Amino acid sequence: MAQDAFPGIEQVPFVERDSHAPLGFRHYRPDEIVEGKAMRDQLRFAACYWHTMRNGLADPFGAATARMPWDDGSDSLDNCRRRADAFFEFLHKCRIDFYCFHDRDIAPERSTLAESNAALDEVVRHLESLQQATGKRLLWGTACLFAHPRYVSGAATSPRIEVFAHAAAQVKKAIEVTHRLGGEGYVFWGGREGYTTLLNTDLRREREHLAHFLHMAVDYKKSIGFKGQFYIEPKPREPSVHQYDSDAAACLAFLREFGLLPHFKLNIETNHATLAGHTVEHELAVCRATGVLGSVDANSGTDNCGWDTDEFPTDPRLTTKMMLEILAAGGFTTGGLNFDAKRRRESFDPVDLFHAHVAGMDAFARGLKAAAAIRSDGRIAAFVRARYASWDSELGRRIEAGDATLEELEALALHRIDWPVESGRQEMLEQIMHDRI
Ligand code: XUL
Ligand code: CO
Repeated sequence: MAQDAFPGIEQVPFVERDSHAPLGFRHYRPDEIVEGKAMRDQLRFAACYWHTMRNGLADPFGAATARMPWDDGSDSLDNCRRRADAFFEFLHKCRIDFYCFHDRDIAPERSTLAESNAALDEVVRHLESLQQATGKRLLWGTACLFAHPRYVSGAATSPRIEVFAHAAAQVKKAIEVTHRLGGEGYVFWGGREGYTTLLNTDLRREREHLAHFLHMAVDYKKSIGFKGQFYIEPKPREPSVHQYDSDAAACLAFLREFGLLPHFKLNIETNHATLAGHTVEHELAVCRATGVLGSVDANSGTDNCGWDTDEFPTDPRLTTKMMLEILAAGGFTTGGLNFDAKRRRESFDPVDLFHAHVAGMDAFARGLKAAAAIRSDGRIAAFVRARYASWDSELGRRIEAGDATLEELEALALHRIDWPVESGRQEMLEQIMHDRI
C-alpha cells in the first residue's frame, strides 16, 4: 500500500485526556474492555467513502474547497486506485477498522452498464488486495440510485420501467461486489424513492414497485449465498419532498405490509431522525422495541436548520444517549458506527479529516463508557422496572398475554376510588445520566 497521501501525519497516538497534542485519542482505547467487549468491537467504527474521499465540500453557493492532493480529478482507473490507497492509508492512520461505499464512489459511471461494471470490477480487485494487506473490513456496500439524471423521478419508484430495470441491475452488481469484498451488510437508502408532488405521482403503485424491487434483491442475495444483513436507512425528505422510508416506524410498517420484515434491519442516521422531527434515541428505541436495530450512520445536525448537514458527532451527551440504546439492544452484531459525516467547508485541509474522525471516535468512546457507567449504576433501569411493577401481577401477565377482557377490567375499575400514580422523576433521572458523562 502506498503511504504518501498524508505526509507528516503519523498513526494517531493515544494521549492523556489533558494533553495539548493537536491530534490524539483522549478516550478511545481499542482494546479496553467495556461491558465485556473491546471498545473496537462495541463501536465498530467505519469511515464512508463518499464524504471522506469524494466530497470536495462544495455547497449550493460555492465551489469545492477540500484539498485532496492525491486526487487528479479525473475518472481514470488509476485515479480510482490512488484514491483507494489514500483511503486505506487514512483508515490505518486513524485506527478505523471498517468502511462503507456506494458503487459510484469507488468507480466511475461509464456510458453503458457493462462498462461501468467492468470499471467497478477493476477497483474492487484493488480494494480486495488493500483489505488483505491491512485487515480492514467492509461494513456495508450500497448502490448510488440518486445521483444520475435517469433517477430524477426515482429508481425503484420511477414511473419508467426502463429506469426501474437499470436500478435493479445496479443493485444486483452492488450486492455482488459487496459479497465479494466480504461485506457484513448492504444498505438501501431511497433518496429519490418518494415524490415532489402528488399531482404526478401514483403513490400506491410506487410503494408496491419498491416492495417488489426489495423482494427481488432478497431472492438474489439468497441465490448467490450472500449472508450479509440488509438494511433500510430511513429519511423523511431531501432530496425528495417526501421519501417513503420516512422514519423507523414508517419503514417498519412498510416492511410488514409487504412481508419483508424478516429480511431487513434498519440503519439509523442521527440527522435523518432530527429531520423527521425525532431524536436519534427515539429512532433507536423504536428499532430496539422491534428487534430491528442493525447499524448506525453516526453524524449530527444543526438544530433548527432543517437540512441534512451531516456534521461530525462530537458531543458526548448525544453519543451517551445513543450508546444507552445500542447497549440496551445488546450491541452491534453485523452493524457499526459509520461516520456518514463531512467536515465543514472551512475545514478543508487533509488533516481535518483526522480531526473530524478522531473527535467523533472520542465522543463515542466517552458515550460508551458513560452509558456503561449508567447501566452499572443501575438506578435508572431500577426506576423504570419499579414504574411498571404493577404489570408484574397476575392480571398484568394476563393482559400482556392478550388473555384479558374489558369486562373483567371494568369489574376491577368499578371498585377503585384511589389512583396510585407516581412521579416520573424526569429531572432526577437526567441528573443521574449527566453525572456520568
Ligand atoms: C444520505 C445518506 C446516504 C446513505 C447511503 O442522506 O445518508 O449517504 O447513507 O446511501
Ligand atoms: Co447515511
